[in-house]
Amino acid sequence: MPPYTITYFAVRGRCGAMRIMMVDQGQKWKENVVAFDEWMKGDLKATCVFGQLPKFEDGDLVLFQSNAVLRHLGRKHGAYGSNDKEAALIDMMNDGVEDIRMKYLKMIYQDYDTGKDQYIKDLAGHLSKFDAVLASNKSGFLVGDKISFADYSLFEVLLNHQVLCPSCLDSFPALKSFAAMMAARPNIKAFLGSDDYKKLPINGNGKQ
Ligand code: 0HH
Repeated sequence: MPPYTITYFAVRGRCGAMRIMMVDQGQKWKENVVAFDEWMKGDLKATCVFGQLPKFEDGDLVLFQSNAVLRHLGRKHGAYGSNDKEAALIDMMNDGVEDIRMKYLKMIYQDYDTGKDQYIKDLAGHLSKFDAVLASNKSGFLVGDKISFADYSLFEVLLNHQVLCPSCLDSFPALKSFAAMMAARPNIKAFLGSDDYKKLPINGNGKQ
């Protein structure tokens, strides 16, 4: 029995980064896929702490909030820095990634047809901040000298943005080599090439 279970819709969505993280950390998990009409009945929603998915189970621990899941996995698998100072910086970087993810999701779900072009124009201003952090930390990771949950989170956001705008990393050499380095990690490379990954749309409304 795999130790972890994800209950979520048939999308990459809010589970993209945690799946990539688990695969890279050599972990197995079970997927409970929830059909949207089943969700609309409301029974499962009523059991979710914030009325939303994903739900993540680690034995008898039940978690909601995708970033709480990433932090939990970070603590369990040594991907939360080497000391408190690094952990604080990793939290900061992950919050920065979350800011971009929220802007992206707003554009995808609320403003795709009229807002996509402006979103792409503004994107460089956001990506440049991460490029600068990576350029100054010579390890290739966001913080310290080993991978953290914030790296998986950033990588997943970059994957989605490369679909939105394939050239978006061209002006950012540190980000570009970070994305290539992450994509070349053997477990991640195999996962990104798998049907399990490719069969899922990025978002729930067909926009990407
Ligand atoms: N802060 C939370 C987190 O990070 C946000 C969770 C959230 O927004 O975990 N959950 C949404 C689903 S993510 C939710 O539960 C967006 C994907 C939508 C795909 C749905 C359609 C798929 C059909 C195959 N939304 C449902 C709700 O709020 O009732």
